[in-house]
Amino acid sequence: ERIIVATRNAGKAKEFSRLLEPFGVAVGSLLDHPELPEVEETGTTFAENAMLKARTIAELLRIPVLADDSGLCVDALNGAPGVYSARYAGEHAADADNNAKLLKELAPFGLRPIGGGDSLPVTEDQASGQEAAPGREQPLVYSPARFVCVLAVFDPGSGGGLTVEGECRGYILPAPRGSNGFGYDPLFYIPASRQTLAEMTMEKKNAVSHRAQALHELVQVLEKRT
Ligand code: ITT
Repeated sequence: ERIIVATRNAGKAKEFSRLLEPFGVAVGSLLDHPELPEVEETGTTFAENAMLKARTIAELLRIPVLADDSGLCVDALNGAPGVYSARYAGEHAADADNNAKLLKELAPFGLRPIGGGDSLPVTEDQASGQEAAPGREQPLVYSPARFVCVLAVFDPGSGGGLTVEGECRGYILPAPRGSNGFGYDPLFYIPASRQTLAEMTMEKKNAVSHRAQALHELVQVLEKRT
């Protein structure tokens, strides 16, 4: 089996390939289809943009298509960059420029220790509901934040579509750590793992990420339907 994901983001495409491998599903992306148009993301929500991408590409290819619209929502910035995450520093901005812009916007807020009123677990033991291990130092951070991923599937045969959502909570660091992953991963710190998403192997990121949570949700919804 093979599914097309309506994305030109190589990082997303790789993660979907790995996430769907256990299901025996091969992943194609728009990187293999340079002839297809770029879908303008005119929506104001992740769900709108995800469905726009799935539907546009599905109607052109005449097969069911999966699309991912995702982004980083930072508490101190009232949810920005949100749906503008890919173009925070400008249209077709490089990841490094988006990250630099994020740090610049957060600088006035100053650094603070993790914890206080935040409800995020700070050790993996705590994350799994067990006794907290004696804490090693946690870094100072700017703000709590969450990654959001909305997946949309559109079937041009039936004209039907559905969306599911996943999220991943963490904190924004003042300097990048790690070189795996893509986008804002080097600035996104998860206290329970004591790592940024960019310090994790793809296998580990795929155990905690917003994309993985959303895909898990999608599998559940599709299983219930059949
Ligand atoms: P497609 O529309 O072609 O899929 P895109 O990169 O433009 O590619 P989005 O509009 O959904 O996709 O923007 C998502 C942005 O949010 C992405 O470019 C990253 O900057 C950020 N992002 C999303 N998921 C991420 C992740 O797992 N790790 C780091 N950054 C992520």
